[in-house]
Amino acid sequence: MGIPLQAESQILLVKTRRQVGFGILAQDQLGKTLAQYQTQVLRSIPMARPAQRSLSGIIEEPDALMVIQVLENADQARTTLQALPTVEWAEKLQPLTLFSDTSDIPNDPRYTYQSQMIDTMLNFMLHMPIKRSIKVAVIDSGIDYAHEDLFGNIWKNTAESANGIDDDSNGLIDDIWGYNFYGAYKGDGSPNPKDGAGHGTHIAGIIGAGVHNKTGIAGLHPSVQLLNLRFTSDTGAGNQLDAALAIRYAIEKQVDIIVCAWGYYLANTVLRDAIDDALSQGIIIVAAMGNSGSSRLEFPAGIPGVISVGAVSSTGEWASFSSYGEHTQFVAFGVDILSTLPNNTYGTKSGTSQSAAIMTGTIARMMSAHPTLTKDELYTHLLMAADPIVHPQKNPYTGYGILNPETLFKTLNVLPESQILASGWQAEKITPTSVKQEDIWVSVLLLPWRLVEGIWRWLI
Ligand SMILES: [Ca+2]
Ligand SMILES: [Ca+2]
Ligand SMILES: [Ca+2]
Repeated sequence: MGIPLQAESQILLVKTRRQVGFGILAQDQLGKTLAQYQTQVLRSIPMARPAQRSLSGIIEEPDALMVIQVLENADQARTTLQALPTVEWAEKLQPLTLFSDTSDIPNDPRYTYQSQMIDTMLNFMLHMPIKRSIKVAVIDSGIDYAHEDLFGNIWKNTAESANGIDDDSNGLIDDIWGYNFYGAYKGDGSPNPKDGAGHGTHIAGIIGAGVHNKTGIAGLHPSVQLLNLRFTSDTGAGNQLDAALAIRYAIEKQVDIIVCAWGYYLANTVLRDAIDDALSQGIIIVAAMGNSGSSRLEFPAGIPGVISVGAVSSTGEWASFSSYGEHTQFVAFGVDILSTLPNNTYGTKSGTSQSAAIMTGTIARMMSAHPTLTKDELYTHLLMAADPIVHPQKNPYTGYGILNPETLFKTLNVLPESQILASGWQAEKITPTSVKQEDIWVSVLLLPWRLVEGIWRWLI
């Protein structure tokens, strides 16, 4: 705690191997190398496997991730460490950033105006049945969890209480409302994940602001549980170990979806491993494509199995800030999206972050309506319901296209229930519609192509 740090480029992550087969000599080498380069071990994080007794009766040490501050020659130290037999890998800790807003933020609440979301996604989504609550991890700048239109949907750790004790023995003290992992790589971090940048609160509102509560806006899912995991500074800067620790927390809490409205160019293995573990446990990861407006590949959107989402304007045109590439899968509205901001305020933001949030809320709603859908079935429905925008086939700018909620309803075989939204909304009564044969045919005709290409990309 409170260790003065050099620049983050001087922080090394060193994953040690299990010690079976390596003698005292090898351990000495590691110690000598650490001493040689004037290093300071900031943290040693035990990895998943517990210590166990080997066949020869020797107690094997568990793998560990050492977080090391190097005062000078960090590159050389990394190379030397990497060559040691007891080191699996050694990497410089890499930064990442939130995808920040691409427009000015008017602060005036517009209670009766929610632009394109009301017209399309929201109107339909709000009529899907809810058969179970969905847990969504917002790994971001934090959430203003006392916000008037959010507090009802914030996940709470009922196994913790505010007593300065780690009641649930997960290594974190008083993590009642999630956790703030910013600085956790050096042993800092705090139980208070309140939003410092406004970014995470906006994402949270799009997904799960209260509905029918006569307050603010309507989120896409009125009974979602938003798991608030902060990991960035107030300016939206973070590092990949803090992000990995947040993802590990989300895995432990068995979330259904993780939304990542941030990105990085150079990957740390520790984050990649955390993301792969989440995916292998069936967690859906939705990631924003990025706001560079270029084809430079950013992660985690570029990781196979992650649902990557770019942005389109309210008229359905590709937004010029939206990063693109072969890995673009879907687009969603991402221009002037109204949502919650800290301190009971509201405002619009533009960016692929907002698009990822819309996709997240939509998927949460689908999972609620059809609790038995497998991850692959869910993805198939997304492919079927995507309206191509630029080209009939998948393309680098808009992927498979934007979800057509009406088609989604039909493919899911869920008919809208007749329902009137709370007063104060520019919403209209939706009458139940029957499934039109011709609409189904469009989906069916497009499906083989999409499935072949989409599932292939999904699996690699
Ligand atoms: Ca705890
Ligand atoms: Ca406690
Ligand atoms: Ca509301």
